Amino acid sequence: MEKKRALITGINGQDGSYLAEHLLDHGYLVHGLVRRASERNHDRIAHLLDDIELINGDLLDQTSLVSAVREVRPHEIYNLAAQSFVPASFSQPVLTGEFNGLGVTRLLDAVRIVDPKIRFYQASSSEMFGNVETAPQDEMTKFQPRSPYGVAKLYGHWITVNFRESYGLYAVSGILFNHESPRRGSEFVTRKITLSAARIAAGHQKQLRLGNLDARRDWGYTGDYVEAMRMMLQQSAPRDYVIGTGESHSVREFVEEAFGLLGLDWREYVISDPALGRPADVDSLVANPRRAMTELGWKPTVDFRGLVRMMVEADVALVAREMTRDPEERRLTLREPLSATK
Ligand code: NAP
Ligand code: F7E
Repeated sequence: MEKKRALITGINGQDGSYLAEHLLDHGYLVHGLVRRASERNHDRIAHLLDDIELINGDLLDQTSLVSAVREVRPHEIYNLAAQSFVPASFSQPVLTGEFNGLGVTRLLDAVRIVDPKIRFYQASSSEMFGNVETAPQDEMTKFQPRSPYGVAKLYGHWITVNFRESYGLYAVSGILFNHESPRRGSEFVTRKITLSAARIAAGHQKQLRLGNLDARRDWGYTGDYVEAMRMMLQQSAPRDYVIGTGESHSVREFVEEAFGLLGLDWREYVISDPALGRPADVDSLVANPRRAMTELGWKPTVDFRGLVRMMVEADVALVAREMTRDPEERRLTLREPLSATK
């Protein structure tokens, strides 16, 4: 039987690397779209490079997307590429709109032009719910985004729905709540906390500056969430799904758990810095994933404490490895980008 071909945009991101592993395990031929950089930056997929094919393309460039889809002729496309850091969307709102809104349209148009039978997954986000009035949030909850990121993702969400309804594409929007792993970028709050805790425990960092400690999120494990992505493209009819654990915790609770695992009292090290706040933040999010559980048979396997432990243990091991290297070679950086403070 012919193997299924998948094209993953953003394959070098956190989710892309887990999804590539997951699809390889399921017998797929995996192709990844990567944008050109002055230096190859394939850290997260270095262990997969013999098993996958990479192709150049950029969400900003329509021709490159049509060419990539034509060359790969995938059965399934997973559109994970995006400007995914919410604070950067406040300082670069137009670029964020180009990537996360119009970029989705360009890729959908490429599908329509090359082969409308290709199944399409769009990486939508709980950030679209924003200023929520009801909890938990499901597929019927009103969207009230609070960031240019959320607004742009909402464009990506609705254009996916629109192409499904207008052209009959099998196009689905997965509305995923925060998902984390040892491969999470170090500027996102969970990884910033676990990496800092590991460095503090090793005596290589003195304090950790954070913004809003009261914000609550529904944090799950990325390995579980990429499985839901694949499942969404195997149904008899396309439908949108909310994916989350159904449990929410505050940033403060995450800090307490992570530092506690290392025998540290977080209050001695953590500083709440208003400069790291956002012009508008989302206070609290929690998913109701019932539709995914009943229709897809999906359920999370890692709970909050298991997730924090997994990330802390990975960062303790990473710090131990990094600290034995020549200081010039160390690549651990914990700088917040300038945009994060605005
Ligand atoms: P990530 O680690 O930031 O990865 C994003 C990827 O997109 C990177 O590989 C990046 O490439 C690529 N990319 C950015 N702009 C591009 C462009 N113009 N053309 C081609 N590629 C481009 O994000 P993630 O956490 O894996 O998230 C994956 C997707 O899910 C994103 O769309 C995100 O918005 C969405 N999402 C994430 C979460 C979450 O909690 N993680 C929740 C809901 C939705 P480079 O490597 O070249 O930078
Ligand atoms: O912030 C608060 C911050 O940047 C979570 C992306 O994957 O999930 C992610 O977006 C919360 C916010 O994730 C710091 O104010 C406090 O309330 O880890 P985050 P996010 O903004 O929820 C959604 C679903 C996506 O789709 C996005 O792509 O933590 N917080 N102190 C902090 N956040 C950061 N980054 N840094 C801090 O120092």
